[in-house]
Amino acid sequence: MKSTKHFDVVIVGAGFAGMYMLHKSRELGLTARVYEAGGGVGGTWYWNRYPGARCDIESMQYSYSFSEELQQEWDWSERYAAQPELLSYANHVADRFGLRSDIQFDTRIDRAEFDGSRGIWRVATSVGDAVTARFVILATGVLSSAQLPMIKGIDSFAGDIYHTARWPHEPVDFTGRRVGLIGTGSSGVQATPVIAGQADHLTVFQRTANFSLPARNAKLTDQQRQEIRSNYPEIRRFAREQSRTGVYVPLPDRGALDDSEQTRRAKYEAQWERGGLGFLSLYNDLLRNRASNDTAAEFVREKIAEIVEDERTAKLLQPTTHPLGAKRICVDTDYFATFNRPNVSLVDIRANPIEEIGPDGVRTTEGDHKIDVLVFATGFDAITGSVLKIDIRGRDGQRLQEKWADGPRTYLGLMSAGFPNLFIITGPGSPAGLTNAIVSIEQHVEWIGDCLSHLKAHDITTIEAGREAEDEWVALVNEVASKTLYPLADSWFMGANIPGKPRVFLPFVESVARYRQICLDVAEQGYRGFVTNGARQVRKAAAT
Ligand code: N01
Repeated sequence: MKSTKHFDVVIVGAGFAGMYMLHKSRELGLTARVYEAGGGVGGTWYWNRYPGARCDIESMQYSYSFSEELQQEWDWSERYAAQPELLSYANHVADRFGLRSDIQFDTRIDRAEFDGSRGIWRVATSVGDAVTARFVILATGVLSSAQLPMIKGIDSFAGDIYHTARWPHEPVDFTGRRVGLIGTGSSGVQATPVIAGQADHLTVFQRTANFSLPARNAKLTDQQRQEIRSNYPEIRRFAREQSRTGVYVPLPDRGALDDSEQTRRAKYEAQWERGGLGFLSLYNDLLRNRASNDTAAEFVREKIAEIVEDERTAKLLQPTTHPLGAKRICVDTDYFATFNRPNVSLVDIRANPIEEIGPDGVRTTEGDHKIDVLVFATGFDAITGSVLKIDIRGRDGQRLQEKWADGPRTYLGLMSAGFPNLFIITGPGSPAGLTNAIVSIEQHVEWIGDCLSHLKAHDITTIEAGREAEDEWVALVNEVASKTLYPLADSWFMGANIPGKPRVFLPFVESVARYRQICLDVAEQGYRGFVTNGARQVRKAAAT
């Protein structure tokens, strides 16, 4: 009979979360196997190879802090690294820590079922492996389940179709082609200027105008790198213990309306010139007070009007449907200026929706657009999409898809009641999605690592979220979100971008610092709210 392999830990995904979780598991002396659907490490940066893809958090902060040697030896070349450099970094980490020997690529996890009698998970892969594990850790990523809308006639399109999150490994040449790009979130906003620079013509189909801020990307000098490196202890401490979003930026001490209009404007101008997401950190109420938010939103709308020459196009590009930041703000290089190019046009598909796609283009209610290549920058089934693609069955065969049918339910975003020994890194109900992803990943991996050590030290076999603690946590996540402006936007934070997805605010809108403290307190208080089972109890259950 073929024997089933057993691991202490099965990790799903070899992005930044899965790689660090593997490293941590080994440090703890656990046997671990990572399964990764892609052909290499890097997660987001493995899949999102579209032209213009780059980080929107400064690379020297969007990088692992767990190894002093790693952060001292790696040279980031730009303020915001581009996708190839981020992928090289991921590969460097995999090589440096010898991770590949425990990663199985080109393999999805299709199913994971908890066997209550033995206190283990039975895991089935897309290539026919069946393994067992004490712990399953989902490192499946916040933005990894790409969303291709089923527009009528899409299959009849004669040209090539690309999705930004499933970009081919070979370069795509748009020279001489008429390109249609659907979607104006971060991916579309980054891809637009680069495709426009190559294509014969680019037509951008916009359903919702988005706020975007200039990146002001630049090469990093040796001196800049050195300054940051020597300040790393404080930068990393601040990001973990004090920051709102896991980024080292000064904490605002006042609301936007506490400053005079002149002072406020000067601050907005200076930040616009500095570039980047720091805009939202200028005041402490931009995401809580609509009147404050309006001052910032209006400033950005004015900037768009200044940049875009054609008045009608400028008007269409000015976001009016949601507060600034309620959808994730984009960070761009020349996005708005691209619409001044003679080979770029903007089509308003909110006013004139796409009716169908035909062999040679896109038909909107207003007319036909001849297109040779279609690029979908239509985003992701975020936060829960990749978790729920796996058929996960917990205690008594309960399916996670059923449990989460009306929205995800977790305690701390880390575990869900009825699914023992199943951890989620950057899961729903944690701040992930709103934060510097690597800071959130490291916090979760370290918390899970400490938890696994605790279980071992106390001879505990299973841990799971308690129902009451989970109910309270879900209520808190909703309550905190309802006090902000986030629910005013139809965003992926709300599940609003996926037809039929429950409208629930998915992340925990608390600061990285406060959330981390809550998680630490829970652990310190003997994993308050979690239910644990000793080895003896499990054996007894199995005997009955
Ligand atoms: O996806 P999105 P994304 N017909 O969901 C439109 C991170 N990220 O891939 O707004 C027509 O933001 C949709 O329109 P609407 C970052 O966290 C970071 O761009 O729903 N249009 C929207 O315009 C980001 O927030 C970077 O009305 C349709 C767009 O497609 C997250 O990933 C770079 C449609 C989707 O925007 C997701 O960004 C890239 C339809 N049927 C991504 N369906 C960095 O800079 C959707 N749309 C690091």
